[in-house]
Amino acid sequence: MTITRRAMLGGTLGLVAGGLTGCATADASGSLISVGFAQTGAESTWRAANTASLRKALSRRNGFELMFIDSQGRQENEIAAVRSFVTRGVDVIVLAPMVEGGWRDVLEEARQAHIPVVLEDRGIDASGSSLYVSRVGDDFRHEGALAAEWVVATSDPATRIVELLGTTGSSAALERSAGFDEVIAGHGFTVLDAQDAGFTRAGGKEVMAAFLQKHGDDIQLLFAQNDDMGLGAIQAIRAAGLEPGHDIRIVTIDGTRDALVELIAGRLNHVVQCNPMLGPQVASVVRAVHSGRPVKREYIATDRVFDTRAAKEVLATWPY
Ligand code: GZL
Repeated sequence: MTITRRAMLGGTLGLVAGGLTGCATADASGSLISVGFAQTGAESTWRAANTASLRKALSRRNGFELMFIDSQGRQENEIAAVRSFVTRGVDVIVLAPMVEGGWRDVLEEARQAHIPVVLEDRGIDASGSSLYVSRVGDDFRHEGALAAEWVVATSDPATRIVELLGTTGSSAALERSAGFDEVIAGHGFTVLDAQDAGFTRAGGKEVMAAFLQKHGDDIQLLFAQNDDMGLGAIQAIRAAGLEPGHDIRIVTIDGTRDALVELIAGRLNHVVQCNPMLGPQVASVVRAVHSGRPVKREYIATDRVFDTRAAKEVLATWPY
């Protein structure tokens, strides 16, 4: 397994928005910066940590008036939320786009209203790229590649794999698949099945149970595109009388505390981080955009990988 430069940088998101760091009070005019934040929902542990990070950074104490809408996992709700922020005339819109497509019309309305849009976490399709100022998030393709590098480095090429995929059409799922597939290609691995399990524990349990019903002992390794689906799959594997981490080895992505506990217990085998603590960087970008200062097109968090030893080292103080 290749320990990349990113992994050695550790798991802290560096504030890179041109030295825009630390807390501030209101803007130069003395008023709060009004921000409308449309979040995907509360589908996973990662999402809860991401929401908490943004709500803390975009606080009144830090000079923001935050309007937060949880879209309950439905894009139509998220589009309605953005539209409501335009109607209310907020200063800046922050959007965590559930899926890549379907944003052109509502983001065009924001542009017509001269309200800048900052993406956090996932991205939108290239056709929408003129409709937002910047994206703060993680490198999902790299995360998928890191998961596959572990598979290649530790598994017989004849290994048979199943995959629990994230939300269909989301940039996180699409890019993790692309990164994973690119690295495992040509080694002889067999992907028996792959299915959307919605980034949730319940979805992971349900789909893994169906995989076990269909493929039984043929399954040797699970790639779950987030921890929560992997944790749900562990329940299904145990219910089938098999040992997760041994009969079926498991690699997941997010790096939540619950996953690190399972890694230490040997029920997961490898965890790739996807940093949810994007709040400080988002706040810096929002402040810069509101002040008319230039911002980068993308701010990518540093991610790392965990084996059992690394998990034991960080668990006591791990932030999410
Ligand atoms: C990744 C994020 C994904 C997480 C899941 O940045 O979009 O969505 O991996 C979350 O846990 O639900």
